[in-house]
Amino acid sequence: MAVPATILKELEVPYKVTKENVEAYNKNRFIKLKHVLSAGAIAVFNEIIAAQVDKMNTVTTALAQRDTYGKAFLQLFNLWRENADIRSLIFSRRLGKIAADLMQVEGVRMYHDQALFKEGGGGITPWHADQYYWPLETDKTITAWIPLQETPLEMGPLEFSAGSHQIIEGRDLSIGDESETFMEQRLKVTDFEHIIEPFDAGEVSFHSGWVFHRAGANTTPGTRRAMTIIYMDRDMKLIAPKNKNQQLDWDTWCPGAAIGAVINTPMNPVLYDRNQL
Ligand SMILES: O=C(O)CCC(=O)C(=O)O
Repeated sequence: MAVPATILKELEVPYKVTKENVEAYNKNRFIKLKHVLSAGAIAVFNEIIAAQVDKMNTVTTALAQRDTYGKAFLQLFNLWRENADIRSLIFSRRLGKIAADLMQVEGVRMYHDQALFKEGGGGITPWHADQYYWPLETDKTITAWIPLQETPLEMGPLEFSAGSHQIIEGRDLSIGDESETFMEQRLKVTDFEHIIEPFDAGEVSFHSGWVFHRAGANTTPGTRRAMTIIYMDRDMKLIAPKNKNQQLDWDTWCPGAAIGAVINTPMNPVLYDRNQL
């Protein structure tokens, strides 16, 4: 199935990010925006991305036999390099401009994309902050989490601890049982609100690298399909890795980038730039 021209056109139309949206994002370091994509666009990309995930997935182990991370989702990376239709979503001006507007930067580039499919009966996504994995100089990073269907609470939509980017403890934890237990306790003794809400079809959340987030289990028989795009500031520089996961990320998502230099490799194209039409 090719993406219809009407939908390609929609992806070029700017979304109005308001001053209030930017303020809310700055305060909470996440925001959920409705009507970012049309129901038609969601239906088309749901089908295309699900077919691509089927093609790329190599996991055959039964859910019950996997660890917590493995039960959370099937995780497939950089679909933009595999499929031109998916590339049109990932490179869309509409999404890229929202990321740049929220971060108040001139432009954004690709860190990597990933499909995160929480299978029917799949487990929780433990509390974590993404930037633990990233050898990046600043926190001008944003993930667009794009559910590919309406996502009720029973399917495990993304949850956020609003404003929790201020917490330093727990930033050194990878995703797993320890991060879930530790952060659950740590966040309980703060005033940061735990936001657990369903997503409409076409609603998209945007979260920054240090805000803590998780997702509940998928208690339905169907798969919770989500596509994500990790954007970074167009001028983001690489730093020396602080842990082995950051070294792995450097080797995998920006090979050839040099410490102290802007991450301008073929794997990290600019996705939106205010100075280019
Ligand atoms: O989809 C999920 O369950 C988790 C997503 C997530 O943690 C992320 O996109 O940063």
